[in-house]
Amino acid sequence: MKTPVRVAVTGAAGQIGYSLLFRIASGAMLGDDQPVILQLLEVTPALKALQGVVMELQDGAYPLLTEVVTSDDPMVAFKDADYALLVGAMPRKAGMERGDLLSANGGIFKPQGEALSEVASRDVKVLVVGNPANTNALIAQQNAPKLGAGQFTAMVRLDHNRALSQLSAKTGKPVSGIRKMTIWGNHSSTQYPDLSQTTVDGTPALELVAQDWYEGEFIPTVAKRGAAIIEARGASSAASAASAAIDHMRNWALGTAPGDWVSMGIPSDGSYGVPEGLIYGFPVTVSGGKYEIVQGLEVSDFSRRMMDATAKELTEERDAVRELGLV
Ligand code: NAX
Repeated sequence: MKTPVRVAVTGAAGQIGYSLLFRIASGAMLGDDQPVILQLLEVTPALKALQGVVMELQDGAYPLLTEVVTSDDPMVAFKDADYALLVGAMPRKAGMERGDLLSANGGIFKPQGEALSEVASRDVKVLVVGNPANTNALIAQQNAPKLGAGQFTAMVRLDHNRALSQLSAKTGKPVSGIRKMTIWGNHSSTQYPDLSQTTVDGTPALELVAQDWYEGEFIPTVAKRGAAIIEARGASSAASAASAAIDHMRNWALGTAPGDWVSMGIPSDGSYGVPEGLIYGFPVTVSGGKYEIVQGLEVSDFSRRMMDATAKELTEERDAVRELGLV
């Protein structure tokens, strides 16, 4: 049996946490031969509810779940963490300005970045799920001077999975035959779900669907799916978000399939003209726990406009958190 790894999860008593923890414990994230220690962070008032979740984890009798630690102190929850999934965040409330939202999240992600920098494993892989995910990841990263910038990533995988399923439904072909989907940019309505490289059973997707469906239906449907879920369910996406977080971490830890790639929000190195340092959704392949941006893809005028628009939004968010002294 392998040595257990430490997986920290914040916002563990929330609705995403309720789907996520059980799948990590079952081996869905790191493989069914990898024991895990869960280190769960919550705010103090939620620790009682978290205790209930821990009781349910115990009742699952998961063979791979070695230990569960709970705390309201990031220095405890992140101690020696090999993986950290930062889910807990401050949601936008009615009437809240963007500055207020970024400031409230800065109060969460700045100290969490500092704590990760001090006590996590030097190889920790960090995924930020809590919104605004890309900029929260930037805040944590910029406050973690003892860790590498590339150890901080943001989740655009739910958008990626939504795009796969929309294309599958339109073409009548299973998701398993779809390759090379990309979500560029921000996990927000400016994201660019890009079909220009995508294939369905080997055929270019754009030969199978009309351009007006692609631009007029597919892109807005994927970009606004979160709002449609809230409208239908009366609550934001939870199980699908947890599933995407599992997919993101699994691929980062165990690699991507040959001939395919996935989308991850990662620090831009300037590839494709994306301003350096932004946490931006890119197509990546992963091998040996290291991700690499897929290079050399052709960028059409349409793609350029879409990629620039989402970069502009992320630049504005970065400028706003700079002004607040958070990065
Ligand atoms: P919930 O409100 O159900 O749970 C959030 C939990 O975080 C709460 O239990 C809260 O007590 C805890 N929390 C707040 N501040 C904390 C802190 N400083 N330290 C530790 N825990 C803290 O939200 P949930 O539905 O689970 O969503 C969590 C986050 O994911 C939200 O920010 C949401 O917007 C975001 N999402 C991101 C998605 C993505 O694709 N990147 C999609 C799904 C989701 O909307």
